[in-house]
Amino acid sequence: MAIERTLLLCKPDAVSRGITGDIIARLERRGYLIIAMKMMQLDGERARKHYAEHAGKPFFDGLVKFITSGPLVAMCIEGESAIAGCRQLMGATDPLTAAPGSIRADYAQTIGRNLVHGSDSHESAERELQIFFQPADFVSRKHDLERWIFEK
Ligand code: DAT
Ligand code: MG
Repeated sequence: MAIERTLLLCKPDAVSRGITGDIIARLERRGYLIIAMKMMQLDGERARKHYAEHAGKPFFDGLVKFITSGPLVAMCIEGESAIAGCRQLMGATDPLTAAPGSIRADYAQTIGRNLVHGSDSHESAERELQIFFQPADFVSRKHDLERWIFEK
């Protein structure tokens, strides 16, 4: 158990469909804290860096084309075990196998348009957050953490 930071993206399909608000509401309802947030459109270079682990896979070019196709909303989420918790809220990569009630099960139909990205480990979170944010982009929500998350 530890307070963690993770990268959460509302991908271009979520922005285009107007469901970023619903996604953010689910994160906030769970009690996670948004400590950085920006809307931006990725260029190919940054997209390939973000998805470097998938380079060479058959879906890689399509993935880069999709993630650069329009604006996305990038967030740094902070909370207790936030890396696994956000993955749980998102649901499995393929919406058909995502748990009912998860974002992907509730809003998505296909693996290639699955609305959200979330870091899958501490190493990924650290690496990915640096791709999207500068140190000055982060706010402190120390008081909210103490009030709502820490169990004394
Ligand atoms: P996740 O986004 O759940 O971490 P991942 O890291 O395995 O999943 O893959 C990154 C993204 O690439 C995923 O959200 C959608 C796309 N993708 C993965 N596998 C795919 C496949 N077999 N066909 C098409 N797109 C795929
Ligand atoms: Mg992944």
